[in-house]
Amino acid sequence: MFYDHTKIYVKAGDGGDGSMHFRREKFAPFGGPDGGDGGRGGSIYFEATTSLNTLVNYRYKQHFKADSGGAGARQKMHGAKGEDIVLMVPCGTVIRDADTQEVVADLVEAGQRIMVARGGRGGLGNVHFATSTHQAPKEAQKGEPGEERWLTLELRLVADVGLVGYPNAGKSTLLSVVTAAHPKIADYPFTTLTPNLGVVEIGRPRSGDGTGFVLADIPGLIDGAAQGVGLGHEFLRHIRRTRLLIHLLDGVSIDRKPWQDFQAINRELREYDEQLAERPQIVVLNKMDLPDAQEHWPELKAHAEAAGYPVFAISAVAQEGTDELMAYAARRLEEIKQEEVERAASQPVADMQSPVLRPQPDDSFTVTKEKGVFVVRGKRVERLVNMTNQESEEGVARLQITLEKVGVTKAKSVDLGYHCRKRTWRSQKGERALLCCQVVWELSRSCPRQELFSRLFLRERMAVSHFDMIGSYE
Ligand SMILES: Nc1nc2c(ncn2[C@@H]2O[C@H](COP(=O)(O)OP(=O)(O)OP(=O)(O)O)[C@@H](O)[C@H]2O)c(=O)[nH]1
Ligand SMILES: [Mg+2]
Repeated sequence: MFYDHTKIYVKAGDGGDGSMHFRREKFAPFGGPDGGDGGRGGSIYFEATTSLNTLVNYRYKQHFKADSGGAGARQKMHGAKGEDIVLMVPCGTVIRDADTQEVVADLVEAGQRIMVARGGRGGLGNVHFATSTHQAPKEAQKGEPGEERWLTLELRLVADVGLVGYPNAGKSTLLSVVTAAHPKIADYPFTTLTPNLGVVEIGRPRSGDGTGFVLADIPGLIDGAAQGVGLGHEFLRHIRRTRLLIHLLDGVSIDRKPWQDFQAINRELREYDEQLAERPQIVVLNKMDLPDAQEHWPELKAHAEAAGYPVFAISAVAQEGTDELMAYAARRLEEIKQEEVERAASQPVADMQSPVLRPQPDDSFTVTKEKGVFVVRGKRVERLVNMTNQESEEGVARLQITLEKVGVTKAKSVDLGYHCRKRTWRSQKGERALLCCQVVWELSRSCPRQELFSRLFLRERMAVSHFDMIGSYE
């Protein structure tokens, strides 16, 4: 089954929690902290391979979750690392972020590998928090949650030359005579329902004195394909990567002339993608073994030459003219590649489309006000909050101090509060603070007093003492 686009969910493994443990052994006084770190969560990768042709592996399974890291343990024992997941995809798969539509990766060559979701870091064990003045830290970090996202996968076959034309023009027949491919061929439109690939060999490419290229045959196009008539534009994505198109025309189509067919298909190509319509084309009239085709030939030749296209007449079935056509296509392909190299060389470096890597400083954060709530977003602050064990007084205090150091509190000159999961905090000034993954403040909002939390230990002792823990949120 040919399956060429899908949407999947990936979630990397969470980091394991750090351990809070003290060395306790007989005859060993003053043991001190010995809680080890959590292991890193497994990451998710994509890798391109030639052994797959479709994305059918992702048809029935669309959720992939990597293992979490193991928790740290006594005696500074490190938690186990979560197993990575490597998802195999066929060469030519374009991976996009489903929300932003940004291209995450375009895997063209076999063996190319990319990480799409990073596993969370393991939390630090309490052994890391011991200092000369604080020798019995009762805090350990939680593991960082693994990245998660929805991705769309789209397969675009990697071919050098594409075959386009009306159904029944003989595209599959041509592919079958010039390559070793065996596509289905029959005397009715839409025989081909999924794209086929074949390798055209000219000379003896394997021994070094010849060339070869990949030829793609896609289902036939008809007028109105842009509106979804016939099989629509569905498969045109597979010839987007080609450098050259062979436009095959049916020499014996009833009540249509080959040149009209040519113009109609080009209209459809333009409708789909301007750039695709601009691609160099070779005009080819097929079925020259039949008298009708021979009749059409002079007129088509005149039109095509006037428009500046190279034009060929062939009979795919009789294999007449096919070798010359393929030899020309191979030469033209070489020229196009050469032109591309020259164009790239003559372009100033700044104009070249090389990938731009934008380092994002870990410390940066933004504060925005959304519906009366201050929302803080930033990699480091979010990680800090996620990795803090909200049950631990010392952990919460450390978070408070770090957030202040990072400058979050200064940014809006409001008292800082935070909320994690089912808790709400409110400052004595009546400010209520919420946090759900981001740190969020909400000003002057009343809260149901009846949901008072029983655990008010933070109130007096902690750096967050100016906050009351007053209720649950959601
Ligand atoms: N006489 C003659 N018949 C041909 C020639 N090339 C193809 N045909 C016939 O045309 C019919 C359609 O050929 P296909 O190769 O299936 O056409 P296609 O363009 O792939 O059609 P779709 O897959 O439906 O888009 C078949 O019956 C072929 O035998 C040719 O050169 N001469
Ligand atoms: Mg076909």
